[in-house]
Amino acid sequence: MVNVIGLGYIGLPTALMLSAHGVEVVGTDYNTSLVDTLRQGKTTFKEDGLEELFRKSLDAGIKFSDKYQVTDTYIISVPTPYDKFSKKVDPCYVIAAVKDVLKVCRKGATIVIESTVSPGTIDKHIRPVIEEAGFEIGKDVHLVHAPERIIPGNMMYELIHNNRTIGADSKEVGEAVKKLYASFCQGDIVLTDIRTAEMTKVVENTFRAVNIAFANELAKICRHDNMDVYEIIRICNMHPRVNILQPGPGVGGHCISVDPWFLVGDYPSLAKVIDESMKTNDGMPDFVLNRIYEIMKANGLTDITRVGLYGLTYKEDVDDVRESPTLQLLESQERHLATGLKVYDPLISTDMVPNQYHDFDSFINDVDLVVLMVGHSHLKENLDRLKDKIVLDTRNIYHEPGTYKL
Ligand code: SAJ
Repeated sequence: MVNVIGLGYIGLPTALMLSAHGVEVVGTDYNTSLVDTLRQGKTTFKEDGLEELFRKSLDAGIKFSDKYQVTDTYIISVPTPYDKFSKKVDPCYVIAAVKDVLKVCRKGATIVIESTVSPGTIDKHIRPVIEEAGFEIGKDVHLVHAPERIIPGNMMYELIHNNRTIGADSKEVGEAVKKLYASFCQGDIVLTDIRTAEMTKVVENTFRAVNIAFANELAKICRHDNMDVYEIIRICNMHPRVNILQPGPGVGGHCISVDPWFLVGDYPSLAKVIDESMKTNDGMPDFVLNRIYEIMKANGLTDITRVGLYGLTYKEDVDDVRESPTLQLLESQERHLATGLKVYDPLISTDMVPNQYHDFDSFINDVDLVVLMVGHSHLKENLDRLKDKIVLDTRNIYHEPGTYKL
């Protein structure tokens, strides 16, 4: 039996995948209302294919609990909160979960940490916790790091098809955990040591962050001299060894906008390109705000409350708002003391920010300038509703003449 601890964006789909592929699973979360919701047969977030997988695993007998189970394998996928001022990740939840596992686990149990951690965290924080509790690592408990790599929006496909990395102290333990993941994962599963596994995960996200920063910097250069950045990227990408990503209103989510800071924090005098890239990405919401002011001025608009931001999530077709460019822009707007921007997102039904609409028609009627912050499918199906509006398109999805771009 496997006890998956932390039933959020990663833990829940992983628990369901294992269960749907014949592994006996109990999913545990401290959040009792989340556990109640799952027990009532309801999923807790939206993702293509999640509902169907949930049904399959219910049929297969998955259980949910707010208690840790006595078992021989634990997969920990709890959040790793991040302090945006110190740029440091706080492993407190991972540490707490490990401590709680140690209270109940069988001798010889394996603890698999899936949560993304700053490289070195397992040596610095997790091993001492286990040893202080009187356990010998490699004998009483085994430690493994198997960082997740799935992308929100395509999680179900990527859980099955992505390659995975498993870091373990011994080949034998690594092989046992590999076998567990191979119950559903059809990709290659690479075995390595824990430190390498920690580092590869963060490096992958850093690679993407730096590449997005390059695209964002190109957007700024092209804006400066009125060139079409999208056409330039399109043509460059026809070269066999060039593959530039897309500029955007900023980088959000709990991964690409966070993980590279771990390297900057730990290697400040070495991680120069990474540091600059992160600053470039973090500066994009301000860049968009300045574009808004420029466009208002060019069109004789003086009332900021007639400007609306479409999209509150960090990217298209997900309901996750963590570190979202729209939230960053709203914060930046507060610093400029020019509050009043209207906001609408079809995937966010709770009230999260001031001046938030829950009805697309009212939102569109109440604004003159629409800023496309997120390219949800809903927007792509309703582009005709923008026809009488001034539009700033930060995602390159609206191609009517006169549309403003980044
Ligand atoms: N973005 C751009 N331009 C692009 C691509 C993305 O501006 O060309 C923006 C998005 O709009 C979003 C942010 O970057 O705001 C991040 O989105 P994303 O789709 O690039 O990535 P995430 O954060 O959803 O998921 C990433 C993935 N990492 C990599 O692709 C290397 C995923 O595989 C990881 O599992 C995930 O981080 C994670 O949990 O670490």
